[in-house]
Amino acid sequence: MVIATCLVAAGLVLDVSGQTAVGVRRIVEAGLSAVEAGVIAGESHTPGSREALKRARLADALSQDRVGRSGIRYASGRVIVKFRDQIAGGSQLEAIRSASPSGALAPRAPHADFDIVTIDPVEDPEEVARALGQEPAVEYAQVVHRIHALFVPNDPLYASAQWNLPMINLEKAWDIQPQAGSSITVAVLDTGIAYKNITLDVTLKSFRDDEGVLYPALGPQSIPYSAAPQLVGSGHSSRIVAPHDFIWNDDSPLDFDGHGTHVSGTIGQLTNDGVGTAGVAFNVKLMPVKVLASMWDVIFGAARSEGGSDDQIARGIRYAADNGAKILNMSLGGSGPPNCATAPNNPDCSPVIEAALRYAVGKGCFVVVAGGNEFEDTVPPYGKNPTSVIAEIASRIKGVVSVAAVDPAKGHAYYSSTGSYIEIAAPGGSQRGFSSSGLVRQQTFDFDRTDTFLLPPSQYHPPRFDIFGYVGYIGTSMATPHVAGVAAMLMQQGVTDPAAIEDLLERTAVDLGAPGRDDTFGFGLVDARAALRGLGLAK
Ligand SMILES: [Ca+2]
Ligand SMILES: [Ca+2]
Repeated sequence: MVIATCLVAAGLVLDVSGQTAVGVRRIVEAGLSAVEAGVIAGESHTPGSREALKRARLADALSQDRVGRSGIRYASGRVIVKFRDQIAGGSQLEAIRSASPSGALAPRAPHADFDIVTIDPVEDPEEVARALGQEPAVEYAQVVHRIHALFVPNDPLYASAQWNLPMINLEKAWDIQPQAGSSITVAVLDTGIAYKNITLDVTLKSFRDDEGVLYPALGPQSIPYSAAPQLVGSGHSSRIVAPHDFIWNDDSPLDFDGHGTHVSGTIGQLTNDGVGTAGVAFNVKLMPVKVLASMWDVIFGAARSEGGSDDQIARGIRYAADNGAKILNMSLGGSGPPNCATAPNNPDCSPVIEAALRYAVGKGCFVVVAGGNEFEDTVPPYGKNPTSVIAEIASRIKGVVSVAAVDPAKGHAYYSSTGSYIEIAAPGGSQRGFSSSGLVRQQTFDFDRTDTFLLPPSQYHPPRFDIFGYVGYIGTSMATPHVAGVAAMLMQQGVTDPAAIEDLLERTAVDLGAPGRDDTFGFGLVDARAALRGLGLAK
């Protein structure tokens, strides 16, 4: 593939797992403050639009993943394995040898309790994982799935009406707790956050799009990059704690997409400052944990595909739990079988993420997971409205909650996956029947300035990440951070047990749809005021 083979330049390094070729970048810790564009006039980005389809095809064209028998994407050249405790190194190697002639044990990565077995890229990882999983020395083995942010990009708009925050009864909750989570750290496992002013020196190599059209090499570039002013504005840099990047393997989890910055805005956008949009728990500390690669991370040479992989996400969860995060927001997911609880060896299940989630809850973390955007999608062989694998895991753990999306009329958002694993609902937005007023708006990059790979090659130019506006997205990605923010306020109020937070949120949710818990809304719409009042706090 173009992206990997163009990385022979000096400075190419391999990450600790020996698998991912990491591109070269230099971060100059000096840069200008952002330009706030306010109203962004832009082309439509609606689902199914020419731009959205182009983006999806380009992501596929640049991807070096394999497509498994079920149609699910996963990484070539490696599988994840968890050996049983007290299995000696020699027995581990014997098990690997019997599963794969080329298999080799990679050095253990930081923040992992599992290992990576590298295999020849021509070998079938599904076969190797299945064979390894049958070895007595092995607790589980799995392929490395591709996991995506769960948003549907949409028309950008200025923030005139954030229907989503009053809907969950936030104003009363802020009366109860004006400090809004100031002692709580929320880890955002996502595409990174626009959290500092820097200059980014990278080399832009050529690539080919889905139609084979060549995009020219732009050579070495200095790209401006700024903190989102409504997230980290002047005087607020101390709210960012323990940032880490599992795509570039360094401590600068810069968002090159906009998704992580948007999600973080819903959790904790600076509020009551007379500017822009508000966030739920606007005083929380934020821990950016980058586990999802954007298109630019692929073009810059740090990732083989857009999105994240099970091992990176599992390590990100453990990292957040080990570094003081109390709430983990995971606006991401992937599709798979409905029965991972009873058949965890299905190659499309993810025992490595389940183990990491159980570890995080054991360390006192409350975790919020997107319920999935696949209600109208068909993923063979799992059919229409396939199960969201990580959300299904959430439903089996007290202290991890899966979140469906509602539209501005508290109806089922058309994309929001349904199933027995849905636990609670929150505003995810919809443009169907609501036009652009139904979107969830937060400050993030002006995508006309960042997504230049969507232009024809003759107009392709370096991106700039220093111009921000109030942009509308929809998805269960957007619903999830509402619940993370309310959970942060509960934890600030003294409810420290993750299982107790889940109970409280579900018990005080406003029932929607069929009476009682149902597969569309779970226990209902999260209600910030009722959850805080559930503690006996009147207001
Ligand atoms: Ca749960
Ligand atoms: Ca109901």
